[in-house]
Amino acid sequence: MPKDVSGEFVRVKHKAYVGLGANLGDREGTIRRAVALLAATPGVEVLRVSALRETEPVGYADQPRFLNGAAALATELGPRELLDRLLAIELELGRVRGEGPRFGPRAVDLDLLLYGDEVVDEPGLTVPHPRLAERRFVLEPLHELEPALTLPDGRRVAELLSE
Ligand code: PH2
Ligand code: MG
Ligand code: MG
Repeated sequence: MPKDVSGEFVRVKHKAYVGLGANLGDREGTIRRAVALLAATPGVEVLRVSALRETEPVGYADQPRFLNGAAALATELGPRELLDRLLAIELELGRVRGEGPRFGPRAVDLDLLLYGDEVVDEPGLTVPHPRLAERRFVLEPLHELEPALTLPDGRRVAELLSE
């Protein structure tokens, strides 16, 4: 870890994008609480939050419509620390894991979409998010936050949206 001139440890800030989703209960209220908990996390600054939009469920059709958006963060947390924080916030807001169908209904879903230009492929942690490029409900809010955004492999979010 780099040290500054005084010998203190300094942690570099990374820009990260988090996907926000919910399709049970007070969807908007829960997403807003999740953003507030993220903003209250030491080492995490919420830079911007996209508009929240109603989206048709993808992957598992027989469930309520989602509310989706994305947040841009500046963070000193590493990708694994940030993911752990996202999962803890999901639990705190009533997310139940290990029940119901894959891609099924959820009170809140916080996905680590991008972490700078880093590529991570570890058990339980894949960045960029593996389904990012196929999902309009993720690409649209990312494009709103940063129209020039590119993925680590050089693909532009704007291009993926027009495919
Ligand atoms: N999340 C899923 C599965 N399907 N569909 C929409 N529209 N929005 C989501 O956030 C979503 C989904 C699993 O995470
Ligand atoms: Mg998800
Ligand atoms: Mg998730």
